[in-house]
Amino acid sequence: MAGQTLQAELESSFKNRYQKDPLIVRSPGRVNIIGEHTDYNDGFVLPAAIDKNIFVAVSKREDDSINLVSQEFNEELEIRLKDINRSEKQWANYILGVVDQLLKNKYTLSGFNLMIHGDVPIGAGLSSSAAVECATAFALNELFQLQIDKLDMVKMAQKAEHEYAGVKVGIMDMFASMFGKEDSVIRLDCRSLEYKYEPFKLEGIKIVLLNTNVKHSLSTSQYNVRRQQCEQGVELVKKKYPNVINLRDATLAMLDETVAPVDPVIYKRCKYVVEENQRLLDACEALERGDIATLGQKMYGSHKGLSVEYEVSCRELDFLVDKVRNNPNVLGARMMGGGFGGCTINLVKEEAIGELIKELSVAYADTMSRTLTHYIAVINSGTSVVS
Ligand code: GAF
Repeated sequence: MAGQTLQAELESSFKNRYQKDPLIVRSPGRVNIIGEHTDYNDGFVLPAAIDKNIFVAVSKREDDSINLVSQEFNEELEIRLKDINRSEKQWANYILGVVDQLLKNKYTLSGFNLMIHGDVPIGAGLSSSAAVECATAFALNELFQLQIDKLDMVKMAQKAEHEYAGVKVGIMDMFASMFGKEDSVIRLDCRSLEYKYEPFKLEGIKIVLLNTNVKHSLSTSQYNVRRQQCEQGVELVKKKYPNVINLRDATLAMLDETVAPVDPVIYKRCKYVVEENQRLLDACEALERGDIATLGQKMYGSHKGLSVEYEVSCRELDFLVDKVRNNPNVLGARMMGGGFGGCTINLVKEEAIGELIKELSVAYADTMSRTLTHYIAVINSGTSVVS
């Protein structure tokens, strides 16, 4: 559904229910061109906000309760501010987690109503949760005039996800949702948090997302395990190279020397991260000189690493990437996000999209007995007030 329709629906439901004009904030989902599982290793990422959004409508109340309504789940929750805690309703946790962060950081809130609506597909690896968290932080910042800067909101959103969803995510998703810019990808250094917008308007090429419509239950637990494995790798490298703070500082030679002889699994994980960082830097150089063929090859390389060494892919994702690998109309493809399901991201020649989708949908249904859905992602601006 188009963003404007969603926004209008949300506004009218909010007015009907609370008899008040709300403040409405839009926060987008994201794609990532390359640089996966590098953010929590102090590395680089290359995400962009897209034209799929979460809308949050808010207004103040007279008491100290918060009333949350999800249009998508057709559920609500009411809780007093002093009782904020995790809920059994997962959609509410992303909001409650942010409220909890605001309170822990001593921001003064009073009661409010919050209604949420959106079209970022859930579990597709497009960061619907980060979009909810950023939208909530931004809306409450405006509503209560808290004067929080965007980066602090991003950090609180990340913490909310750690504490209320239990996933030790890096900073990429929230950063992209908050700082996105039209027609640009964000080259973010996750250590210094310095960033640069790289123009990303490719003549005749579109970003096509192919949704496996799979979400394996491993995604949360294995995400945290990968993060731990990277930390274990760093501990091994540090014994010989104490200046290595994170995998960002390690080289392949260091891993060969200090990790390979001790633990082959940890070695594979770390090797992937070190190589992925380099692939991203090479991909950025290629993008800057307009060499999309090289950028695309780096994406295929990224997928191979994620599948074989980092082991966060799944048969559905591998199938979709394998199917397009030798197709001259697809310049690059790979799984995107945390893994174990969700979408692949593909750079596809515009005129070939229709035929490609037709062909892949049939093959996917035949082989995986599942439905393939697709989105053509348009790069959009980050979180903002819309009314
Ligand atoms: C998820 C996380 F939320 C991000 O921080 C990032 O680590 C990504 O997986 C993998 O690159 O989206």
